[in-house]
Amino acid sequence: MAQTPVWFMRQAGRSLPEYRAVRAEIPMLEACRTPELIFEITMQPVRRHGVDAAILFSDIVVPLAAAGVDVDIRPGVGPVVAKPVVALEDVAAIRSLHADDVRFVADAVGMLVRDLGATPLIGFAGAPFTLASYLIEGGPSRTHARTKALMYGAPDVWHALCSRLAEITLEFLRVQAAAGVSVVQLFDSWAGALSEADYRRFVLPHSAAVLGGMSAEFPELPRIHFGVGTGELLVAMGEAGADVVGVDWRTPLDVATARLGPGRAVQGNLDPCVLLAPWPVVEAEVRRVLHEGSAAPGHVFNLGHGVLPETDPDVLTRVVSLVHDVSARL
Ligand code: 1CP
Repeated sequence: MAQTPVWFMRQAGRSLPEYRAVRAEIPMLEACRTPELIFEITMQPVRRHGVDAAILFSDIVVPLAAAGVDVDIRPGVGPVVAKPVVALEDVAAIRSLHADDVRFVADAVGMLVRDLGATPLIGFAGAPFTLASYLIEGGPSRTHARTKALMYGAPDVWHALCSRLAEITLEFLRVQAAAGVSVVQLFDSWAGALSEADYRRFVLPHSAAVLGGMSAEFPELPRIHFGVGTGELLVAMGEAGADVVGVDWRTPLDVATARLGPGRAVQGNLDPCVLLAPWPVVEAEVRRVLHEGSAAPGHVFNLGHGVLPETDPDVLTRVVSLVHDVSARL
């Protein structure tokens, strides 16, 4: 059988000493706006680990900043928004994104695609719910309480905000696709905070606008739809328009496949914390994920969420070889 492809969410980032060296003096959003740095940081894990795909170095808040939202990425915290969204006038203040606002991304994608050759480049964006959470909370949140309070208490503001975010996200992905990425991933990292009924009512139509828009304009580009804690949402996230559905460590890939049916591939499931354990534990877990993933109509090997900064990069390199060796013999 052909080898199972493998890449890691957050493969570019703080687990790599070469990343920490490049970023030492440069704020995150400045790095995300500089094509030469985007190129270099995107390539670092490809050179080091031999992964089967590169993922564009950027962040989900880059298109928001480019559309004029006052947002910063603080070290050790994440995105922080100066004026959180509470009312319709705050939504109206978020303007549309134009391709010119993110020309640095198009330039970097062009450079990357030329250098990567046959290795695919994955483009990405944040989904409306996860972006809305940062805009409403003003920063990272464990409970998403303000987000849900607005969603339940002011559905008109909620839907206006998510419609605007869906437009911005679609434009950001369109720019990446036009510049040459060969896959896109929509990150709805925090959608697992919702019940399936609320996801279908408040979120799915907006994510479907993004994924449906991409499928209409770029029918050849596979779409990956990812979230954490989304075992109960897998079917709905597939229906939003995904070819590949991301699965975290809570749901085995064969169980996910039984839920999703024959039309969708799966990606993920290895717990990022397993990579901190001794190698025999890592090896057994990689073999388990490959075995369970073989039940799916397509399997992309990945973690259930991003690489933790304390991960030993040599372990990631060993995982890539193991996935290739074991899957070639499946
Ligand atoms: O100081 C630093 O080095 C900044 C750390 C960092 C990095 C390396 C942040 C801040 N973003 C990124 C890059 C990034 N962000 C990538 C790079 C490509 C790769 O995977 O190699 C990607 C895909 C993202 C997307 C992103 N940003 C998501 C979705 C993916 C996920 O991890 O769930 C989310 C939720 C964010 C917000 C964000 N940006 C940064 C942090 C620390 C966070 C999370 C904050 C929180 O916990 O809410």
